[in-house]
Amino acid sequence: MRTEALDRVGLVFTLLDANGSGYLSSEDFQLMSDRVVAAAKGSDESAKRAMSAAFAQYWSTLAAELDTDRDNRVTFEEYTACVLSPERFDRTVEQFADSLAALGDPDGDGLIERPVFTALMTAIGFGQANVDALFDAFGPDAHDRVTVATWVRGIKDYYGPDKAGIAGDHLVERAGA
Ligand SMILES: [Ca+2]
Ligand SMILES: [Ca+2]
Repeated sequence: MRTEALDRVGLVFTLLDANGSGYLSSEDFQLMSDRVVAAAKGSDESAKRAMSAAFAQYWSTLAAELDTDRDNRVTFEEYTACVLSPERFDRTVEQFADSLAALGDPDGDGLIERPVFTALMTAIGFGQANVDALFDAFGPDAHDRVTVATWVRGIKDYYGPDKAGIAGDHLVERAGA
């Protein structure tokens, strides 16, 4: 595995551990869901419900696929399995890419507006400058939107053990770099 890949999963694990317990649990996803819904000021109630449901789905997928010892916690070792054994976890990465991307498209039109993307990603804990750089790397259209398919592909690449120099690496760069 390339160091870029390890840096990427290490960062995302740290951010997903919203309560800082050192492992992932349903509480982390509840905390993130509350943060994201609070940040999504432009979204109506049904969109917010869709986001909450998508976060719950994201955790369910992670727990079902990666909680190897079934203790309702996903440790860093359990989490990195999806990157270390990509052939075993193709389907898993695809499922959580779909769940995460669904968060950015609460109205289901297949497009993600920058403000929604920024609110979501900064609520998860990524830096504002990193999120902007990532969105730019996705090549937004004239209305400053990217397709859900673009983001899904970006998420899959993010978990690719041999990928380097990809859009997702913008998330790992230090601010200003
Ligand atoms: Ca936690
Ligand atoms: Ca576990």
